[in-house]
Amino acid sequence: MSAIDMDAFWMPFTANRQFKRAPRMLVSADGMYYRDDQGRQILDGSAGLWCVAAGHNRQPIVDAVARQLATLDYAPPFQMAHPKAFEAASRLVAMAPKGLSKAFFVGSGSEAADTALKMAIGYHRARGDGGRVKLIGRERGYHGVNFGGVSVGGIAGNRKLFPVALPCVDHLRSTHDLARNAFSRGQPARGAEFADELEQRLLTLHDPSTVAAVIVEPMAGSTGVLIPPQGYLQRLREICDKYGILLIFDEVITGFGRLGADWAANKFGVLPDILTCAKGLTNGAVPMGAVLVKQEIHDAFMAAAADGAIEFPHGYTYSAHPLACAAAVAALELYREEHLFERAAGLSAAFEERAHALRGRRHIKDIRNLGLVAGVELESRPGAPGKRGYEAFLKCWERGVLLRCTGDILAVSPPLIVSEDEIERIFHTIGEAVASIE
Ligand code: PXG
Ligand code: PLP
Repeated sequence: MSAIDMDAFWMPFTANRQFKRAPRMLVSADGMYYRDDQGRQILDGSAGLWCVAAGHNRQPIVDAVARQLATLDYAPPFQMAHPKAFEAASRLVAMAPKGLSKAFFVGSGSEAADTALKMAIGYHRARGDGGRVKLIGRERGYHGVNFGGVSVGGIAGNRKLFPVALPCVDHLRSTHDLARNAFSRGQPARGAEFADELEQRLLTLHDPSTVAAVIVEPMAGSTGVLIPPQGYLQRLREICDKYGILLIFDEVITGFGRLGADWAANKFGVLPDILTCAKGLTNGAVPMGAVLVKQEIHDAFMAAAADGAIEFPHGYTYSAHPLACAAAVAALELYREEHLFERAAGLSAAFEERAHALRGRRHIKDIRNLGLVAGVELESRPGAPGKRGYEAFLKCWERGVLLRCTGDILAVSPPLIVSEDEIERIFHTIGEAVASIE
């Protein structure tokens, strides 16, 4: 460690000063495990940051990226292309929820969110309905950190330093309702009516003809695994349809098997007009995101622009980067070959049982789960929200298990290759960690 000068790197979403006093350094990885700079093996209970669906350093992805790098390192994506971009898009569309037939590539989930919002507004303008400029997000929503995503996002802490977010944005309330739904297994039974405020409050306040899109995570991941109540997403879909408003699902976390189905859209049987994904798209190996849209959205842009004109003036230097496309093709193939989404579905009952076995332990206020994701919510320590969660996260790390904590909520989301023994170890470790703190 003494060899590493940590001064220059300003770390993202990290308590920099605290971290640099007591660093946690990962140096290699394989399958379900990281190795840290002390030589300890760490069980990955968080799939990296929700992205490593097939486990770490998988050979087919390593080989595909290495081959691509040696063949074509970079190609300009504007007015030029390379074959892997088309292959990656075809593969992604082939496995996408039926009805989403075009894929636009970006570099991350944040870029996917901002791209989706621009597409929504641009779509209405292209059809001569340019008055639809407002966007509706949801409290406790996370759509990345770019200005659009922060604006429709609903995390107060991510907004307060930047009070210059987009105008013309409003928010639904969060569906988190422990008074009625604590210790739910799968989708909570109560709360579909949270969707009604879209019509009764927001569309009454804002003339519906001024609203372009509603964006939600089908399951809110970053803010602590908030699973949609039964019927909630269906009702959002119905209201959006009634008023000609686009529905955007941000599936950056829920895509690629996390909920025990390929997509949340398919799990819940609700088709959005636009879907964003990232993370698992390349198994986390190379940064990449994508926006999937219905044919008619794509076609509206084509119809509105003259032939020879750029239909959608948007894109990034690293859109459809060759290494990312190679990683995506290999990752999607690996998921298919190993039946990983079916595997996640098959493990979810055992995962649920093991998660809920923690019920009744000291400090534990709620346990919720769906597919291979669980949230364990701790009572906040009076006057010190977030402290207990962070300490529990640290105790798990000391015991060799990596998790995510957000406030006082621990999020469990292992790679989909996790074994039952490893599931046991993750929840056992959480139990010990929580028991060891005040
Ligand atoms: N949308 C959703 C739903 C996400 O979960 C993003 C957009 C942004 O993606 P990028 O690739 O720009 O980070 C995300 C990312 C956490 C955590 O603590 C979750 C994310 C990122 C960082 C931390 O759970 N999700
Ligand atoms: N800033 C400058 C000065 C640029 O030239 C570019 C891209 O050409 C960007 C920002 C955007 O970078 P990216 O395309 O990687 O998002």
